[in-house]
Amino acid sequence: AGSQEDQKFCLQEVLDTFKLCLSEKKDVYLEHYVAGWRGLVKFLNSLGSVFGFISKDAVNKINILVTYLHGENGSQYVTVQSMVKYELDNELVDLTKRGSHPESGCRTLLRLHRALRWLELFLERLRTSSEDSKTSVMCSEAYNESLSQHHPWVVRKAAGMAFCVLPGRPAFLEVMNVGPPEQVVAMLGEAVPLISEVYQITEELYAQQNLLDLP
Ligand code: 1Q0
Repeated sequence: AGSQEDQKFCLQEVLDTFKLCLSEKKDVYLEHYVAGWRGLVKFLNSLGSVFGFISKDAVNKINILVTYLHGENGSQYVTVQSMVKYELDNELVDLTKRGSHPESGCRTLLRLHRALRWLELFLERLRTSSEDSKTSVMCSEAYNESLSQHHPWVVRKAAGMAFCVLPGRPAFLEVMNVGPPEQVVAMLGEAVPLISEVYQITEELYAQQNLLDLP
């Protein structure tokens, strides 16, 4: 029996989970945030095993957060805002170097948060690109502008190699399971601002609390 990560990807589903992420007060629900990532991992897995090292890391981080969410202090992890407050108030975060809390919710989410910026940049390029544009180029440009700054040379190198085997734009849009390209582009037009808002809210929270460089 396939795990959740093996199931078919559908962009609509990811869009829906990101829509559920924001509360009325613009708090970010952790449950839907990780569900959004789960959906993206499904997509990544459907692209082939070259991306295994990326999806493995993402799944690992998703699982860390889910464990907190379903753990005995789960009620403190309902939103990113409550998680940050709870972990900081209780000194559960390694602030300057890794020590007794190497897998805090705050530092774990920060890794996904940085990747969300990559996603936003990549999807915006995909949305506005022409039919013959190269996904590998869009992907590495988005990566170089964001996530790569936080990665050591070896990871950047491996990521660069993985990008090279990305399918072309038509095939890429097809795996999104939305329909014809115009429809995918329309849906991306809806998805990008949503993802961007979730990113901005988290970014401001982390900046306020000085958490943007957590080890
Ligand atoms: C489509 C191609 C996908 C390419 C994904 C780009 C991200 C590349 C990242 C490569 C690094 C992964 C290896 C692990 C690195 C870790 O060292 C790093 C830091 O963590 P730590 O614990 O060592 O401090 N981890 C990360 O930076 C987290 C990386 C998470 C990446 C999650 C990517 C999930 C994939 C999504 C596919 C999206 C496809 C877009 C189209 C979908 C349409 C909505």
